[in-house]
This record gives sequence, structure tokens and C-alpha cells, in this order.
Amino acid sequence: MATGSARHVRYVLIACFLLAVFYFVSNSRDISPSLSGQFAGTNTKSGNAPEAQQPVDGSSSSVAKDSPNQAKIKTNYDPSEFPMALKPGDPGWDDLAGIKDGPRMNATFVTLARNSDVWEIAKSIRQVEDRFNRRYNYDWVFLNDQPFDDTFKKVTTSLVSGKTHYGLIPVEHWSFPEWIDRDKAEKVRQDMKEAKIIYGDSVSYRHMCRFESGFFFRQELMMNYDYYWRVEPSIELYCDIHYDPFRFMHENNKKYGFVISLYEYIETIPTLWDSVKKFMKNHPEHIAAGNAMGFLSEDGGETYNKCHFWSNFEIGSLNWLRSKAYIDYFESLDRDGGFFYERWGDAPVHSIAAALMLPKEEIHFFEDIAYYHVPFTHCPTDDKLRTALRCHCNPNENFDWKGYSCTTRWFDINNMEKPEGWEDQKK
Ligand SMILES: Nc1nc2c(ncn2[C@@H]2O[C@H](COP(=O)(O)OP(=O)(O)OP(=O)(O)O)[C@@H](O)[C@H]2O)c(=O)[nH]1
Ligand SMILES: *[C@@H]1O[C@H](CO)[C@@H](O)[C@H](O)[C@H]1NC(C)=O
Ligand SMILES: [Mg+2]
Repeated sequence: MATGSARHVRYVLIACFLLAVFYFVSNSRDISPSLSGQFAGTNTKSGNAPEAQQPVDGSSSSVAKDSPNQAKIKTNYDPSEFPMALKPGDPGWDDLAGIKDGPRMNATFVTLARNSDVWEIAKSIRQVEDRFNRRYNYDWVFLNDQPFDDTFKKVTTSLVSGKTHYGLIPVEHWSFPEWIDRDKAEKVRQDMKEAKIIYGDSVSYRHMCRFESGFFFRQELMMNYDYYWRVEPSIELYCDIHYDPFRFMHENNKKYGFVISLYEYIETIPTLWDSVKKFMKNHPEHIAAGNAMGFLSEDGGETYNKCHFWSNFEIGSLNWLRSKAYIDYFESLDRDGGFFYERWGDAPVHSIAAALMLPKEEIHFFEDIAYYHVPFTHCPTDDKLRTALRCHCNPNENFDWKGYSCTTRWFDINNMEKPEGWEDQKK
């Protein structure tokens, strides 16, 4: 009996000691520089301590290292204090457990969706969280031309580890501008329906493409951020993401990131390039030196080769999209009416803007973010990389080097070395 209670006392003491150690460890994490100045949000998950962290405010105290144009990049943290594991074997590569310490960018995921998309977006969110955001807890903004219903909000908030925000798009951003002749637009939809052009007869698809081209980045909720990552329903992410792509964008001065590129259906954009040429003529000041015209055109800009980055995946700079250059570009195109008199997609619209108005170094191909949106897959080419990233994509389905992809062209105009094994995937 006596020995029995002594043992109990010992257990209690050990338990107290362990609790004290645990308390000390979790508190010392809280006072590390990266985690000071946190904010708690209404939708931040309590199970995911520590809470989301204060984004960088752009005030300067450090300069990113290892970046080609590092002179331009100012951060309010010391990047070398929190090295990012960009490739297998880099310090911290094996650390995929728990909330990642280190800085957070002023960034959000963004999804345009209908209430009926809830289960398909749920699937996308789950993959983004499992492969990346569970350790970073970035916010997620949802936008809709109709109010989101309770089911949509409940399901998505339960899945996102960061804060969730729901925005209603103002009608001016989702309707025909006054200069559009609706009868003419109606006639086009009839013709495109007969020609069996995908979404050719859809009004809502056109509003969607115009909204993604010119308005998503200036919605009230989006004004709170510097960077976005666009996520659509029913996508897949096939590999672990070992570093923060937002931070990569920031420290390397990237403005636009993509994973898949391809040729656009010409039937949807017959006069887009004429409109772009008109803009270039009226606004030569917006055309960047050292741009990626070579990605868009084989003849120095006379004709468009239809290459574009696939915009259902994008990681980009909102401030770039909100710049005078981009807004002038969008407004010029919008006046020409092709969102309604043709069926201009936001993918060629964004891509042409990025390729003409950014120096080409500011556009980034994320080889290590494996992705699927029906019907195309980006799966890392290099076998060793795929294994290190624990990818579950089938490399035979990698679209990068196939004939209908423009990624070979992207590599060629940038004199980039293609990954090992690319030639075997040309098929
Ligand atoms: N709120 C709202 N969202 C829409 C509407 N139409 C499309 N979307 C969203 O806009 C994005 C693009 O639409 P999708 O239908 O996926 O177009 P797509 O990717 O060209 O075609 P799919 O091959 O069908 O995926 C998705 O995130 C959709 O959820 C709409 O009428 N209202
Ligand atoms: C985040 O970015 C927005 C838009 O650029 C800016 O208004 C806001 O002040 C930034 N927030 C922080 C904490 O830096
Ligand atoms: Mg889609």
C-alpha cells in the first residue's frame, strides 16, 4: 500500500515536470522573432497552435540572399535566419512536421466559386492543405457573384487552416459594360454554339473570364494582400511543397508563377492580338525591356502563336495586377469588347500581360509544384525529384514536353536547361 502511493506521487511529479517542459518549449517558440506580433483571427483553427503570423509589412531591415536581383528585395526579417529548403538536401528539407516557423508573406489563396462547387473545391482545399498550407496557415478568400450559403462557408472554413473570407462580387464587375451591344453578343453566342466551341454560348463563363482578367485582384477583400495563389475546384496537387512559394516569389522579385502552358483555341480569341497590338502602340511606356515576347510570338510580335500560361493555377503579385500598366491594358482590351464579342479567356489575357509588361526574369515556372486540372497534368520530370517530393502523379502524364505544351518554348527563350529525362516524355 505504502509503495503504491509513493509510486503515484512519483507519476504525478513526472507528469508535472513534463507539462512544465512542454509549456516552456511552446512558449519559447512564441517569443522567437518570427512569431512575435501574431494576430488571432475569428476563423483561425484553435487546434493549430501557434496562430497565424503577422505578414511582412515591406519595411526594410534585411536583404534577401541568393537572389539574382537581390538589391531590389527588402524584407523585415533575415532570410538566412529561416532558410528555405528549395531542393532535396537543403537544410530543413526533412522538416515537414508541425507549423513551420519563420516569416509569413502578405498573401492569400483565392477561389472564385459557386455554391454548387462546394464539394469540388473541398477536394482542392484538402490537397492544398495536406501538401502545403497545414504548416503555413495562409488565409483563403472566396469570391462569388451570388452570396455564399452556410454549407459552403461551413465546409470550406472547416478545411482551411488559415482564416477564411467570403466576398460578394459587385454587379459592375459581373455584367455587360454599357458599351457592349447585347444583340451582337447574343448573335456571337448562337454562332459559337453551332460551331460547338466549348462554353461558346455561355454568358456566365464570359463574365467569369472578364472578372478574372480585370477585377478579382481589386475586390475589397483582396486589397488586404500583396500576393495570391489561385485555386479552382477539382484540382490535384501531387507532391509535397517543402518551402513557401509566396516567400520564394517575394525574395526573388517574381510577379507571376505558372505550372502549365499551352496553345489557346484560336476560335475564342480571333482579334485578341489586334487589340494587344493597339495597346502596345498606344502605351509603349508599359512594355518592359527584356520581356518575354519570344514566348508569345515567332515573328517579333507581328502574330500571336497562341502560347499562354494556364491561369487556373497562378501564384502572383496583386500589386502588379493593380499597377497602372496592367489596368491600362485591361481597360483597353475591355473597350474592344472581345470578352463578349468573342470569348477571350483570362489565361491569354494574363499571360500576354505578364510576357509583355514584365522583364522575363519576373515570371517563374514552378517545376516542383505538381498539378492537375482537367485535362492536363504537370508532374516533375526528374525521377529523383519526384521521389524526394513524395509525388503521386504518373510521370507519363506530364504535359510539359508534349507537342501541345508551350513549356519547351519557355525554357528555350530563357536558355534554361531542361530537367533530366525530358526527351523521353516528348512521346
Ligand atoms: N461564382 C461563380 N463562379 C464561377 C462561375 N463560372 C465559373 N466559376 C468559377 O470560375 C473558375 C473557372 O471556371 P471553370 O468552370 O472551372 O472554367 P474552366 O476551368 O475553363 O473549365 P473546366 O474545364 O470546366 O474547369 C472556377 O473556379 C469556377 O468555380 C459562375 O458563374 N459563378
Ligand atoms: C498587405 O498588403 C496590402 C496591399 O498591398 C497593404 O495594404 C497592407 O498594409 C499589407 N499588410 C501588411 C501587414 O503588410
Ligand atoms: Mg476549372
